[in-house]
Amino acid sequence: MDLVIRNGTVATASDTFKADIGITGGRVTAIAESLSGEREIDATGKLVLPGGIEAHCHIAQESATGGMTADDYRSGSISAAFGGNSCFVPFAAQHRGMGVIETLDLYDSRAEGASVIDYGYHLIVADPTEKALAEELPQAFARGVTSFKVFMTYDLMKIDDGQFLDILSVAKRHGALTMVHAENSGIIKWISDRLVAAGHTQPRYHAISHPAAAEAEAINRAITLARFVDAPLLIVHVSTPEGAGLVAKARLDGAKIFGETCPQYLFLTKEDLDRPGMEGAKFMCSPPVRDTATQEALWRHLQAGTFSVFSSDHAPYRFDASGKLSKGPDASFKQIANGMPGIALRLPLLFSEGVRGGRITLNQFVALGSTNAAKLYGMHPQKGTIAIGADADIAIWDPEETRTVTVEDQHDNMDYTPFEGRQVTGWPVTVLSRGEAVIEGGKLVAEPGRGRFVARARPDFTGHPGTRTPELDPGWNFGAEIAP
Ligand code: DUC
Ligand code: ZN
Ligand code: ZN
Ligand code: ZN
Repeated sequence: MDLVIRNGTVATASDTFKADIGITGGRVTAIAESLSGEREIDATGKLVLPGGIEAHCHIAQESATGGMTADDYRSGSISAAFGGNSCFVPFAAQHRGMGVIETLDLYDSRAEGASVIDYGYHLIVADPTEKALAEELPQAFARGVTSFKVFMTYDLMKIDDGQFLDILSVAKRHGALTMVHAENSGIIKWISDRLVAAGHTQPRYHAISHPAAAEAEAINRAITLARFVDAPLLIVHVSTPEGAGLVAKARLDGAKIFGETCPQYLFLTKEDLDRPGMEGAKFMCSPPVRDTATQEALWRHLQAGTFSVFSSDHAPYRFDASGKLSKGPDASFKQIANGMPGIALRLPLLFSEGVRGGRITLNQFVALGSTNAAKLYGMHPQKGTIAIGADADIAIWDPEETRTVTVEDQHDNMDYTPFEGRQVTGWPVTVLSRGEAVIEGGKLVAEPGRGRFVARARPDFTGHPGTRTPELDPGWNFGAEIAP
């Protein structure tokens, strides 16, 4: 064996056990009580976990209005690796007027030679032309991009309900997973216009302009549309108890509905938007951070299985004129880029508060941070678990290491962390990707460009049977698309 990880406590999404892990040719080839190899890592007192999979992050992506994220595939992947991740799946964002294949080619060129860990993309579909639906989405799927994201809000990105049904139908036919940013655009615009007209432009008004009702209405509509054509759908960044309740209900009904939440909704509140001066802008993301009662409700939904994945929604815009404050130091909340960093701190925060805090099990932590993403995004069992034949994508955690978070812990291109000063216990100390060390002894030891594109397979929706809508007779001309 090339490498053996000795004496650690191994945990997967289902089990926790003491074992040595043997690695040959970049894959796990032995799990046994005692192994020896050419090279050995002593994991005494440590946890040996599947490497995290960061399935929601914005890397080398420009917003619809042109602002570029501060992180590219080099810095973003390094930050991810420091945070215990061995794979990430950013977005390849189509903007109107761009073709789908043109979009994927553009992101290939951005990722090429840059990443230290393996990566894929979710395709953002903002312009579902006839050609995109009939030819390009199937081509994207064949190319290993097996998840498509749509927006129900933002004037330059949003699709209407008919376009949403079109995309869901194509995704269903090919076995892809649709993801959705669900907020009611009309409500947000209506309140925002009135707030701005009244001179209420400080960051705190961002939260007021994105009420819980806007999320709940859109999630309800998105689930209704997905269930109508019996297509799988994942609601990203769920931020409210109302939204989580809708996801839970649909899952109870057997629908192919999945949910995601993010650290900001568990660890920050709208009081953070009230910090002095423009400091609040650091905490602006969409949907916005809410309150402590929401945090408690979302923890319960994590415990109960409403959420399949826990992702950072890393959307890195710096707190300077290159990012959040590009429209000046007195910009209105409508002019400030939405998003915050989190790719490095997602797992340490969840481990500390969740596992150490007794809120979730270690196995739930692995499922939420890695295994479920691998399954839903078509990478399991190659990734997301420690099993014979799987890629040796492994994170070794010191469960006792305590840190007070600073921006340096992110190792990204950002100039702030929204989690500054928070104490966390449990830290990833070594990260392997296909058996090669990426992080060792708290240092980066891999070269950018070693990470490979992962051509993802069809996601596995087993156990979510769904139901047919009787009006959609498969004998009619839309039948081929929506037939089970
Ligand atoms: N949606 C995201 O998914 N990320 C950042 C901002 C947004 O609106
Ligand atoms: Zn979004
Ligand atoms: Zn907004
Ligand atoms: Zn996002």
